[in-house]
Amino acid sequence: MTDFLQKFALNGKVAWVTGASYGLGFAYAEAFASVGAKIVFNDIKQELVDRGLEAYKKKGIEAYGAVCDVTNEEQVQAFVKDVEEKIGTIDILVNNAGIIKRIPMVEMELKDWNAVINIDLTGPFICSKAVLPSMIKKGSGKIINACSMMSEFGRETVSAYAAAKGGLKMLTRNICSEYGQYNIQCNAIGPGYIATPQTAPLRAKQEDGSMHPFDRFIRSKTPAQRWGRTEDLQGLAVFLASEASDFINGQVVYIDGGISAYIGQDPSNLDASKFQEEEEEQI
Ligand code: NAP
Ligand code: GCO
Repeated sequence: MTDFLQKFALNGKVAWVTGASYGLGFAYAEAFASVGAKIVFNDIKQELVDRGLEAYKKKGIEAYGAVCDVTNEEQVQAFVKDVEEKIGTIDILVNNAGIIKRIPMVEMELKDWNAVINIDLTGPFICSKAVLPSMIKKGSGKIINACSMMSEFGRETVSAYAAAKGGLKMLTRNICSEYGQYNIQCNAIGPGYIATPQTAPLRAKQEDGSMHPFDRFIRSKTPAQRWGRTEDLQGLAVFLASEASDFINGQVVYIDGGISAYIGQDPSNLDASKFQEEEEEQI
């Protein structure tokens, strides 16, 4: 690798991706490992951690995985202590774990609102707070948050998710403001609509075999006229985790096939016959 490309390498770095048994988190971790990072991940169920370990092993990646709920500060602090003792200081944290509940706001129960806010916004606070002291001591660190189109736009039924992802954009800016002086960069990835288990309900074929209306809608709003694939986001994740982005801080980088730049076209104009079934990993 030429000297310049070394800037994108993560040799010897410890990368913790939360909720990375599958989906986008798994894709980020796979990319980090391919450029030299040691992978650490957590999930809320042992069964998923085991499945994740199996999946990493199949890719030739020796990951460290453990059960840890990002909303439980005691579990997170213990997880970080364990990793620091067994593997070393966490150099890169990706606050990837997240859920969504698609319920009209007036029908949303408080417990559902709280669940989304706790995982998608408080979780990144808890995990970032746990890794920052060692990053400060080391004099370097990277925190990457999982923002979203909903960090900028609203839509029906996702009030809690949009509030959390909007808040996460500002938490990103605040970590940058407070810890940039210690050579710690906190940025966010803002994916568009990506084919993962989280968006599977929005792409499911209708009973008559026709396209899901939301599938047609998103393609009409995306210049690329396709859903993103997890591999589309791997390059940006490596860039934001590497020294190549050391002077970028507090930014949300949108990677959305052009959605945020395009007013969209009439969904009925789309020729559905040319769309392949979106490939997505099965968990
Ligand atoms: P996903 O397929 O639903 O995966 C989310 C992961 O987070 C799962 O492994 C899940 O584990 C884990 N998780 C949930 N709650 C957790 C908790 N309390 N503690 C630890 N892990 C937890 O989601 P995805 O599509 O890969 O998205 C990953 C992130 O990117 C999310 O933050 C999402 O909001 C964001 N994002 C996704 C898209 C998209 O189009 N897919 C676009 C923009 C942003 P369980 O299976 O046990 O719940
Ligand atoms: C939804 C989707 C989106 C995506 C993503 C878009 O219901 O609108 O789930 O929220 O997950 O966040 O960037």
